[in-house]
Amino acid sequence: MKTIYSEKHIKQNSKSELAGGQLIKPYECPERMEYILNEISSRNLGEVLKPQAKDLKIVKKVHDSNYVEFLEQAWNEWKKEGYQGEAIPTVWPSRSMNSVEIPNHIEGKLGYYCLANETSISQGSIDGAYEGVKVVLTATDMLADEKSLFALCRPPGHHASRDQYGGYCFFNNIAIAAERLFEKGANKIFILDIDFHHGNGTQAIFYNRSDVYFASIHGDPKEAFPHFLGYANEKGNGAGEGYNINYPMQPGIPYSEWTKALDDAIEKIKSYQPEALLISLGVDTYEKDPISFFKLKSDDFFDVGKKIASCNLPTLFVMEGGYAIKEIGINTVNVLKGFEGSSS
Ligand code: 7XA
Ligand code: ZN
Repeated sequence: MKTIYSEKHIKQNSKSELAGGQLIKPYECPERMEYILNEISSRNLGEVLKPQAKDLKIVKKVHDSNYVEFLEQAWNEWKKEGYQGEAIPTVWPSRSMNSVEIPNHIEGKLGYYCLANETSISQGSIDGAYEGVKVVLTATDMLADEKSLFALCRPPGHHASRDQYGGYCFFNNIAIAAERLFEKGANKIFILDIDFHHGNGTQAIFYNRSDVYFASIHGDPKEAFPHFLGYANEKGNGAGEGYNINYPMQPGIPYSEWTKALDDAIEKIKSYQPEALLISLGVDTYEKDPISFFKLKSDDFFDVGKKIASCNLPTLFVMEGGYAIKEIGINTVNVLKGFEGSSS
């Protein structure tokens, strides 16, 4: 399987994440990519290609233009105020204070456009996010000629909604892939999100549509980020009713339990008969992940890939989370090798 990868993801190199009341080194860090690339190379997964130049207008089809312009300007506006640290919001339009006005001041704009403040903005963050978009667009455009591809995107994307960032995500890479496939004439796309965290952004973007079926297997939002979306009763709205399915799972579940949800999702894929399958591939379901609570073992990831392959569809894997850095490459490549029918 070919991988598309841009070394320029490094432009997103924020130094701070607000976690547990402290500013720590972000879990979502550039080194993650090194471990994945090393494993791709040592196990001969296939060629690693740079992204091609792409027209990025499509970003404003998936995301609100004001949001995109906000992201492009946020760091400059923050610096102009003389602040010394990275840009982190401190105030939100919360339930008791929810005017629809968009503030002028960067402090207010951050709260308006941010859904979770572990994600600091620093110089280059948005340039890095655009690299993820170029990677996913290049991979999507190659899908006509390849059975499967791996878009090794960083930063991840599935928490980014039409006009909000957070959970380390700025642009929703997988939603952009789906939009690109529609531009090229597709009629039905299935997005399966197997990251530990609910893909709230992807769900929200397609919630009213029947041409994208979204399924997500994730930690129960009562117990896990993003907490405010991802419940089993969210089934789509309007034309989209019946085209959204969530599998919230309890802390501590092993693969034998988790995979029952995968089996059910695979049945949904087969009966929906999409033209392409897009996978939000997070490996933070791994037992040693530092911010998650499932108990998948490295060998289980082969079986995940094998089951996805049973759908027999053009398949694009898009990288999302995974923070057990030493094992992130092993677990990611195990999914991709399992997809190709290998168990080593
Ligand atoms: O898939 N999403 C992630 O892996 C990011 C989750 C961010 C959690 C932050 C909790 N404070
Ligand atoms: Zn995750």
